[in-house]
Amino acid sequence: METRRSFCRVCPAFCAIEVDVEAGRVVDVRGDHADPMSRGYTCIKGRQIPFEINDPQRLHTSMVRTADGGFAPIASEAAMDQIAQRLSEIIGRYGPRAVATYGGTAAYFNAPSLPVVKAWHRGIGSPMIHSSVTIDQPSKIIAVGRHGFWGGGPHSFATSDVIMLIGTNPLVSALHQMGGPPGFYPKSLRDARERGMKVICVDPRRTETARLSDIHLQLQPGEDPTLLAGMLRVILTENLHDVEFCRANTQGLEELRQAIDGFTPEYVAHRAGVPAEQMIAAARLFAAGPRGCASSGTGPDMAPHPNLTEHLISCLNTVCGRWSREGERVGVPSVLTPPMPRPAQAFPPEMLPGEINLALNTERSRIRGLRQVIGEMPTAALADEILEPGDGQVRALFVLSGNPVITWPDQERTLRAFAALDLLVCLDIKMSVTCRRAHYVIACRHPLERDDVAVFQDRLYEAPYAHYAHALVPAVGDLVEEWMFFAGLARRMGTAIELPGGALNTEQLPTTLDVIDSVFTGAKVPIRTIAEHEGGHIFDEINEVVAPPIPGLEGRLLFNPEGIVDELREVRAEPVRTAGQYGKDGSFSHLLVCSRLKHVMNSVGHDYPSTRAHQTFNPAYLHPDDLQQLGLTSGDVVEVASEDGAVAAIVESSDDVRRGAVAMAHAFGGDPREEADVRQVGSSTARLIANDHDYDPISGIPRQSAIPVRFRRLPRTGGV
Ligand SMILES: Nc1nc2c(c(=O)[nH]1)N[C@H]1C(S)=C(S)[C@@H](COP(=O)(O)OP(=O)(O)OC[C@H]3O[C@@H](n4cnc5c(=O)[nH]c(N)nc54)[C@H](O)[C@@H]3O)O[C@H]1N2
Ligand SMILES: Nc1nc2c(c(=O)[nH]1)N[C@H]1C(S)=C(S)[C@@H](COP(=O)(O)OP(=O)(O)OC[C@H]3O[C@@H](n4cnc5c(=O)[nH]c(N)nc54)[C@H](O)[C@@H]3O)O[C@H]1N2
Ligand code: SF4
Ligand SMILES: [Mo]
Repeated sequence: METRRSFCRVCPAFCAIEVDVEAGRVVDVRGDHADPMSRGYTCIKGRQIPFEINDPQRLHTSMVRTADGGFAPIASEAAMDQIAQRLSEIIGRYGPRAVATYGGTAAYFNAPSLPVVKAWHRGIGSPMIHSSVTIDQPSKIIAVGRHGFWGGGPHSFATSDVIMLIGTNPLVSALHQMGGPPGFYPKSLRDARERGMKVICVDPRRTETARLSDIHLQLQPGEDPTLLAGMLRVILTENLHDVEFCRANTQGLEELRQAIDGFTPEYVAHRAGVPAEQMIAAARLFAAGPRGCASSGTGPDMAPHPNLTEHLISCLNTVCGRWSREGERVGVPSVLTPPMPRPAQAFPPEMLPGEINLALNTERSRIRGLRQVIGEMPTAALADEILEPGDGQVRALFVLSGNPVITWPDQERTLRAFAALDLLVCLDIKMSVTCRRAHYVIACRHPLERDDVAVFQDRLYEAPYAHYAHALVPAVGDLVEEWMFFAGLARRMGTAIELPGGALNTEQLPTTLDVIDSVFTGAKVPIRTIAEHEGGHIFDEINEVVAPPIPGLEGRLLFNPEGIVDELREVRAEPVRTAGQYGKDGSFSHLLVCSRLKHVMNSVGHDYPSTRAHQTFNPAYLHPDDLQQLGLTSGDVVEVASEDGAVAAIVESSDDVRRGAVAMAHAFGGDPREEADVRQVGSSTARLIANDHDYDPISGIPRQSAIPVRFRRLPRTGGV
C-alpha cells in the first residue's frame, strides 16, 4: 500500500488529503496534517471519497440514448464523431448561437475544464456559455463593476479586528469570502476570537457561525438592504466613518447619505425585525474596527435586491476605509495569476478590465432584456433561450459537471426546455437525473484520476499557497477528461481552442499538465514548479506589498452609481410585511430561506453511505412556536406552496430559525419523473421558484431565498 497526497474536490474548500492506494484502488482518505492551510481537516463528505471513486454506480463508459428511451454504451471516440456531426448540422442550419454550455460547480473544481470550454466556444463563435455562478452570487462581481475596485485589496482576515458575515455559514459551507483557510474555519474563527477579533453575524437563523459571534442580527429574510442602509446611516450620522479616506478616494457620499436617510433605526427595527439598539451596537462595533471587513454568502444574494445588498456591503467597507494601504501586505496574494501592480488607489468602473467591467459585457440575451455578466450569459434565462422560437434559439446544450434538472431554479421550465432540445450532452462521473435526459452521456474521470491544480482557493487564501495534484489512480474504463472531450470535438469540427499559452494541439493531445500550464501561463510561480511539490506548498518568495498609487492615474470609488439611489427609494417605498402577510396578496405565512447541510454538496453526496445513514431528505426547519401555531409536529408531511409551485416536505422543529422563516436546503427531490417517497429523496425548492418574475434585472437570478410560502398538512405517507 502506498500513501499519496492530493486535495478533495467534493466542495470548494479543497482540503488537502492523504490517500491510501492499494493495487491501483483508493482504500482510505484522511486529512493531510502536513498541509499548511487545511492542517489535517476533512469533513464527513471528503471521507466518503473511497466510496465515491469505487462506487459501482459510477460511469465507466459513455452512453447514447436508444430508440426505446434507454441507454447503450458507446466508445467515447464514436460519441465524439456523432456529436461533432450533429453540431456541424445544427450550426450549419441555425448558426453557432444555437449551441450552449452550462458548467456546474464541479466544472470549477477542475482547473483546465472551464477555460478550455470557453475557448472552444470562442472557436465555434457561440457566446452562449453559462455556469452556476449566475444562479449563485453574481451580485458580488456586479457590485465591483458598479462601485469600483481598490488596487490594494481588502483587509485580510488575519489582521481584522472585526468581521461581519452576512448570510453565510462557513462552519457548514466552508465558503470563506475573506481569505483565510476554509474547511477548518471553525478553528480559525475560534482562534481569531481568542486573539480578540469581534464577529457580527447577520442571518435569519442562529447558525453555527452565529453561535460564535459577538452580535447576531437575526433579521427577517430578505431585509438586508434595509438593515445595511440603517447601519450605514448610523455610521455616517455619528461620524464614525473614515473621513479622510472618503475625501481622497470616493465620490457620491452626500447622495448616498441622503438616499439612506429614511432608514432610521426605528424603521429598520420595524421592517427588518432587528432591535434598534442591537443594530446600532453592530454599526458602532463594525465602525470601531479599526481593521476588518463585511462580506456575504449566498443568503442575501439569492434574496430580492441582491445587487443593492452587495453595493451597500461595499459602501460599508469603503466608508470605514477597510482597504489595504501602501506598504501593507496584499491580503490575497494569488499564486496562479500573473504578477501585476497592486497600487493603493481606486479603479472606477470604467477602468476595470474584461469580465468585471459591466460595459464590456456586451452580449444580450433574447430573454427578459437580460445581459451577459462576468463574461457569461445568464443561466436563469437558458431554459427560455431553448424554449423561445426565433433567431438564435438554443438547440444543443452541453451540461458540464452540473445537475440542472434539480439545481436550476424553476424546475418545471427546465424540464420543458430539456425535452425540447435537439441535442443534450452531459459530462459527468455518474448517471445524474440530468444525464438521464441526455442524448449522450460522456463518462469522465474522477478527480483523483486526473491532474489538477487547486484554482478555486487561489483568490481566497491569504497565503501564497498552491497545490498541484497528480493523478493518483488509473481510470478504469473508457473515461475522458472534460478538456479532452472538447479538444476531440474541435479536431473533428476544424475549430480552434486558443488558450493563454497558445493554440491547443487537437491533433496530438498534450498532457493535462501541459494544458494547465498553458491556462496559467505567466503565473507568479510556473505550474511546473508547483507540480514538483508533493502536496500543498506556500511559496514564500511571493511577498506582495501594496504599491504607491500610479502617478497621473485618478479614480474614485462610487457610492452612487446609476440606479442605486432609485433602488433605495424603491425599497423604502415597499410595504412592510410581517409574518402571516407575505407575498403579493399578503396570504403567505412564512419566508423560505436557502441554507446548506453538512452531509451533502448541492446534489452530490445524496448517495454517500454517511448521508444514507444520517438523513436522506431536506427537512423544512421551523421555529417550534410556528409549528405549534400551524398545528404541526416534527416529522409531519406538509405541502409547501409558493406563488409558483408546491412540493411535499417534512417539517422539523428548530428554535434556531427565526419565527416567520422556514429553512430548507436546495438540490433535493430526486428525479421529478419518478413518484418517490419524500423521506427518501427530499423536496425540490427549485419547484417553488419561477424565473420570469421577481428576478434581478441585471443577472436574471430569480428570488431563491426569502420566498413567500404557506403550509398544508398532508397524510403522513403523501407526496405531491
Ligand atoms: N433554489 C435554489 N437553487 C439553487 C441554489 C439555492 O440555494 N437554492 N444554489 C445555487 C448554487 S449556489 C449552485 S452552485 C448551483 C449548483 O448547481 P450545479 O452545479 O448544477 O449542481 P451540482 O449538484 O453541484 O452538480 C455537480 C454535478 O457534477 C458531477 N461531478 C462531480 N465531480 C465531477 C467531475 O469531476 N467531472 C464531471 N464531469 N462531473 C462531476 C456530479 O455528479 C453532479 O452531477 O445551484 C444553484 N441553485
Ligand atoms: N456542506 C456543504 N457545503 C457547501 C455546499 C453544500 O451544498 N453543502 N455548497 C457549496 C456552494 S455551491 C456554495 S455557493 C457555498 C455557499 O456558502 P454559504 O453562502 O455560506 O451557504 P450557507 O451555509 O447556506 O449559508 C447561507 C446562509 O444565508 C442565510 N440566509 C438565507 N436567506 C437570507 C437572507 O435573506 N439574508 C441573510 N442575511 N441571510 C440569509 C441562511 O440561513 C444560511 O445560514 O457553500 C458551498 N459549500
Ligand atoms: S470541507 Fe469540502 S473539501 Fe474539505 S473534506 Fe469536506 S467536502 Fe472535502
Ligand atoms: Mo454555489
